[in-house]
Amino acid sequence: MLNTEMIFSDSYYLGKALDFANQFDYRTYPNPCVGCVLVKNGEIVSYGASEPQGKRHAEVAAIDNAKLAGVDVSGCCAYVTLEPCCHFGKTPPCTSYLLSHNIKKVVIGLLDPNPLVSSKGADILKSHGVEVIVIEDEKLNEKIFLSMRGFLNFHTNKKPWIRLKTALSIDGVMALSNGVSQWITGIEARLHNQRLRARAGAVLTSIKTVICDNPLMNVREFDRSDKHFNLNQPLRVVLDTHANGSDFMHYEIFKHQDKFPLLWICGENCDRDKFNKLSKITNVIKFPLRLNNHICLNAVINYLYELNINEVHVEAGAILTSAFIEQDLFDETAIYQAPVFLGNGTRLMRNIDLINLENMKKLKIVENKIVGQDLFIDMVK
Ligand code: AOF
Ligand code: ZN
Repeated sequence: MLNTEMIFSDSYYLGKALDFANQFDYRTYPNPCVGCVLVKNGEIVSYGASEPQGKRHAEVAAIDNAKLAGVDVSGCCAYVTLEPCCHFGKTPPCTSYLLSHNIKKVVIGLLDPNPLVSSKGADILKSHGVEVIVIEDEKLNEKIFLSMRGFLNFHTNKKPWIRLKTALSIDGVMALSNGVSQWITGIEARLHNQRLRARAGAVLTSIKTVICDNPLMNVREFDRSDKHFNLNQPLRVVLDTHANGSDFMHYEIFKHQDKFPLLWICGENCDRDKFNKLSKITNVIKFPLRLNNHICLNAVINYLYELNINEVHVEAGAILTSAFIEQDLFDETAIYQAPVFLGNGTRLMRNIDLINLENMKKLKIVENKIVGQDLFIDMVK
């Protein structure tokens, strides 16, 4: 029973909108996963979350859900994790929907950096006499940022958000000395990772991982009970400096490219015959090399930005993952740590010998939880 005498803070209701949105983060790419609650006399009367691209935004879903439940939303306060949009995109402006339903107060988690909105949504509401508050609560703002990290980073920093996913043992080993790495963590961790893939626009890996694991690198194992279920299939991107993939064209990654798009990136001086062979079965492009003779990661990231990809999920072995870390080209590390010792084997950052602890690469833990029998630790820079 909800005690309507109780006074909750704006942060409390916005936190509820965020928790609701976070349940649906797999279905909205490339759009942000926004949450909204409607509050009347201190009581939450409706919840809404962004639906897949082209369908309802969070505010519209919350208002429609309230109406379906027979609630008169007139005079309600709306708590929305992202500033309501004010433009005609794939859907009409949410500001108009809020105004036509007499919402009297709108509490916003973060302003929308999308140039089509960027404070104009808040201004339109204010100019129609709606009380608008942009919440200032550092911890909550940070959580809200994380819920839409790809979308926000894309517009604010003009580059995709880069997440490095790794599975390792408690002694920090990613693979045995002979290269074997499947499977260190359990099935639950792998399912959890499917969700991280689904919220990304690209899954990036290396030819080495393709040869070792023969992966499909798509999104597949999911609970499909959500009636707005939509499985985003990220672009699978493989870095293959020497076009060696031409010897493995029967591998899983090349199958079903109509459903699971594939982009193959080779080095600029790769063997011409191998490149031509690959170009017959997939999209291949050549990229410049860095001094170390590896494909220039910065060029790859910029290219993915040009493709409008806002969140990249890197799932590769120690060499490529370490390169992202050493070149400081990442935003997040999603680590699945299994309660096992593996002894000598492949580790991250093997080429770095720090002589001073001040040079440690420090991260901040933003989430940690047990997933099945493993530990999930999510960190940002
Ligand atoms: C969402 N869900 O709840 C909110 C969004 O093309 P459209 O019409 O779907 O508009 C997408 C833009 O709307 C998106 O880039 C963002 O700026 C804004 N807000 N989007 O998918 C939502 N509030
Ligand atoms: Zn909207």
